[in-house]
Amino acid sequence: MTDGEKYLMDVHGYVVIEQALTSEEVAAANEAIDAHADEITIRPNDLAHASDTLKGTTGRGDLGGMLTWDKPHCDPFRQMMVHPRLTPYLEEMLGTGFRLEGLGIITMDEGAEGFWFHEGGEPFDRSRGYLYRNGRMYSGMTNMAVQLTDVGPEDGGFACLPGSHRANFPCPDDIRLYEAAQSRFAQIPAKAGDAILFVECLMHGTLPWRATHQRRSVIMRYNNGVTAEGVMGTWTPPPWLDELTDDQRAVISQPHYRREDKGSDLYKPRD
Ligand SMILES: O=C(O)CCC(=O)C(=O)O
Repeated sequence: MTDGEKYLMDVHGYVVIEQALTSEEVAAANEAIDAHADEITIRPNDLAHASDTLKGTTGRGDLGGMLTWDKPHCDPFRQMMVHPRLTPYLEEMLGTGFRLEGLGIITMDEGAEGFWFHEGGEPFDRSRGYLYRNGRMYSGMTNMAVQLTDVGPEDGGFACLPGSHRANFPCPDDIRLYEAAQSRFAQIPAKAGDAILFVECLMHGTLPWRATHQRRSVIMRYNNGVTAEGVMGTWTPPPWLDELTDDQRAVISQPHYRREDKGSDLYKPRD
């Protein structure tokens, strides 16, 4: 992570990683989604929270289970979860031993509704907080949103209120519903293959999708090694664990304090 990226991440709560995936990697992920397109669930227009500015004519599409898909369709997502272009950013935010807590694909067709703006720095939530201490950033839940189709400036899609991860006052409802202060929000144009790194405590949501092509975004949710939202004290290894590389196994581990003894470089202490 460059000094410029660290500065922007600290100030805004997000940063765009351009060309994180190659065009071949994007194509492989899109082919896998095409093969599972009949599993996309269209939501019942439940995300706009009755906001007039976020409503749409259809719901958002959700697709999951990619790590369990038959080969070769699982491979692009298993590779993406510990991708060499993305891992250094996650280690900077979450430290060594970061964990994947979940991942899913968002699809939006023309007219799909937006998502009200949720999260934000207030109230503080220890599972998804943001702090600067000891000369570095510390975060709880931290997300990578990998774009698999282009997002133009007028298309809609992911948006956020920059800096809201540091909020101290509660956010008024009309701002959360995108009915006030609209010009202060940032919609993030991106190319297929770009990734948006953002802390979950950044107030974020979605603008209605205006483009004629389908939006496709892979959201991967990570946390630091000691924090878990996804397990309740027990952990059952998935049946396909042996198919994974050391690094892939490391990120779907159960929570742990420090495990430098494991084979993966992800557990080696940083300089
Ligand atoms: O549309 C997006 O990328 C934002 C999605 C989101 O905030 C969520 O699924 O929690």
